[in-house]
Order: sequence, then structure tokens, then C-alpha cells
Amino acid sequence: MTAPTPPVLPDAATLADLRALAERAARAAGALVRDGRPRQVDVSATKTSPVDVVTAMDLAAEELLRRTIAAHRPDDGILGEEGGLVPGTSGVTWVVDPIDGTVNYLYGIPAYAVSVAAVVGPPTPDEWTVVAGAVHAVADGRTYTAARGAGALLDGVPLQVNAPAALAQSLVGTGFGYTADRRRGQARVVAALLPQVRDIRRIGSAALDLCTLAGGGLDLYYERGLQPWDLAAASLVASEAGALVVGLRGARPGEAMTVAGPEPTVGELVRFLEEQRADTDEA
Ligand code: LIP
Repeated sequence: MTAPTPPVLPDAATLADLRALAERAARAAGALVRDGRPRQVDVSATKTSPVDVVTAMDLAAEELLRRTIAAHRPDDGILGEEGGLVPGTSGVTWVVDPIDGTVNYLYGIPAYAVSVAAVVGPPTPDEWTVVAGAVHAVADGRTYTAARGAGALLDGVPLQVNAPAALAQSLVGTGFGYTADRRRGQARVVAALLPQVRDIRRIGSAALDLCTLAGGGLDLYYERGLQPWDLAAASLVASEAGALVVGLRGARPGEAMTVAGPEPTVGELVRFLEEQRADTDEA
């Protein structure tokens, strides 16, 4: 089987423009989410289960993201959690999550983010290359950004992951799905891991998990079940901050499993997760 042709990356100036637009759009949608949050947030709909919720603000924020991006780059495609894929003709597609951490937003827990990524190549997670992104932490107003080969920043300050610690000294972030079958398997894996690490943190937003890792607030992160929009921008922030972001058994990071952290400890976690068959819903 021939190796896939590496994508043609945009030049440095274009990457900087994409990064700036990602930040502008994420901040604009973040202001709407923050200032427009009613005292009582109502559920507009549910998706994969009664606890996988959509709010009116998810829909409004995604619409603002789409308008902001289209105003500056009308030929680009846009894939959003709520509105799906609107293909483009430029070779650039935007992958957006209007509120990552929707349950936290619903409950008023200050850990939710707007995620905006620019990818090149086919608009499918197994084939695209993330080239720029921004994750805006709505509650504290901070914004993580990255461009491929140009580093990761938090409000303009460079980010660097922690030096690798032994697994037993590592603070590990993770998350859990919305269905009982998936959570049963995830409970099995986290129960086996917990005695072997410093501690576990469950922030409730994959985008903030990966950005927290990028800034040294976590040593490692893993999660099964991430959607492309949860992962796209923050995976670039983490990798540009020095993390390896992978799947299991040589796979790309994605829905089956995403693991992130510095070498060599991330390799220890990958081997543990492979032994636990953590990329299945086996109880
Ligand atoms: C969330 C993820 C989080 C995961 C939650 C949920 P959402 O995305 O960011 O890591 O543990 O179950 O999937 O649904 O808030 O966009």
C-alpha cells in the first residue's frame, strides 16, 4: 500500500492568518456564550442519549462562528458539531465546536470552551491535517492558539508540556461518554489505571484537557469517544507544545482513542491502554 501523499501546507503568512481568524472567531463566539448565558440554561435537544444535550446557545454560537469565518474566507468549508459539513472549494475546512463542555455550561461549571480549527486536505478526520487552531476558555477569557510548525501560545505566551514524569507520578486527564455501555467499559479502564498514577482529573471538556496538558496542568491525557470538533484545534495546541498525540496500535488520534503527553511516558500509557483494550467498549 503506497504511503499517503503528504498535504501541501499553507505558507507561513497564510498559517498566521488562519491562526488569527481562528482566534477572532473563537473569541467572538465565546463572548456570545458568556454574555448570553441565561440564569437557567434549557436543553433544546438531545443526541446520543438523554444526557447528551444541545442548548440554544450551542446553535447560536455555531451560527456566529459560521458567519464570522465565511465573512473572511467565503470559499472555505465548515464542519460544525451542530450543523454538519458545508463543503468549500479552497482546500481549507474549518472544524468548529461552539461549546465543548456542554454539560458544564448547562450546570454553570466554569470549564467550557469554543474550539476552532483550520484543516487542509479531505474534510474527514482520518485524512485531514490540522494547520491552525484556537481554543477559547469562555469562563476565564483565556485563548490557546497554535499554527503547524509555529508553536502554541496562551494569550500570546509560549506553551510547553511538562517534562516526562514516571507514570506513578503523573496527573492524568480523561473523560467519559454519554451512553451506559461506553461508560461501563471506561469505568473498567480508569479503575485499573487509578492505582498506577498520581491522580485523575475529569475536566469535562476535551479541548480544555488537551490545552491544560499543553500548559503543564496535566502530565497525560486519554479519552475514548472524542468527536473531530472536540479534538481538532486542541490536538494541534498540545502537539505544538511538545506532546505526542496518538491513537492506539499506531492509529491516528480519534474517536476510538486519543492519548497525549510527552515521550516516553505517553508510550507507557499507550501500552497500558492497549493491554486494557481501552479502544473497545468491553466491560
Ligand atoms: C465533551 C468532551 C469531553 C467528554 C464529554 C463530552 P461536548 O464534549 O469534550 O471530553 O468527556 O463527555 O463529549 O459534548 O461537551 O461537546
